[in-house]
Amino acid sequence: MACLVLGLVALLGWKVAHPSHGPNTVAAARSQEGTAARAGRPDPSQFLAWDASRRTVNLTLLAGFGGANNGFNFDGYGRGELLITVPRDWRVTARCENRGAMRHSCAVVSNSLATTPAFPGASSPDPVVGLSPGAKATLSFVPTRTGSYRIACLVPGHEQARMFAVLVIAAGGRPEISARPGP
Ligand SMILES: [Cu+2]
Repeated sequence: MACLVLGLVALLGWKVAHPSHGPNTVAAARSQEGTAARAGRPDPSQFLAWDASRRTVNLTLLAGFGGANNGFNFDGYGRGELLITVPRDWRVTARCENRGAMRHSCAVVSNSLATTPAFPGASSPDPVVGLSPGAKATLSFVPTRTGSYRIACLVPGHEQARMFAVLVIAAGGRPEISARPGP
């Protein structure tokens, strides 16, 4: 029962926080739980492609893609809503593209205080300075350690505005991408 109440509170909180995303009922919102896309947001599956035989992953990171989380988002998701899983030792090629009106960057970091990438190559150039609006960069890296990481914008203040996604490096399995309600 406590679980159910908490779930309802979470759903209602989410609806209140996102009033512009269509006439969802709580029941409709509930049906979104556990699916790949949040209602009215981009389908995350379009941002990830992979090749199991080559053990390669292609990830698209659109920084400042629309107004979600006041523009502090990747692919339309801020606040750790976007969850990406990649098996250890696969090569990740990530296209970081600044679609926003301010400078943004893309960097894989090990925690919320880190300002250097967790793996060599896992950041756009000068991530604290960031890319100009419209600029693009390609990241290429091999995550060699399992664990939970962030894909964050390291321009000062942006990660604090919760401009980050969650990247899990798993011991095995297949790459996955999904969205979930933010904290
Ligand atoms: Cu940013």
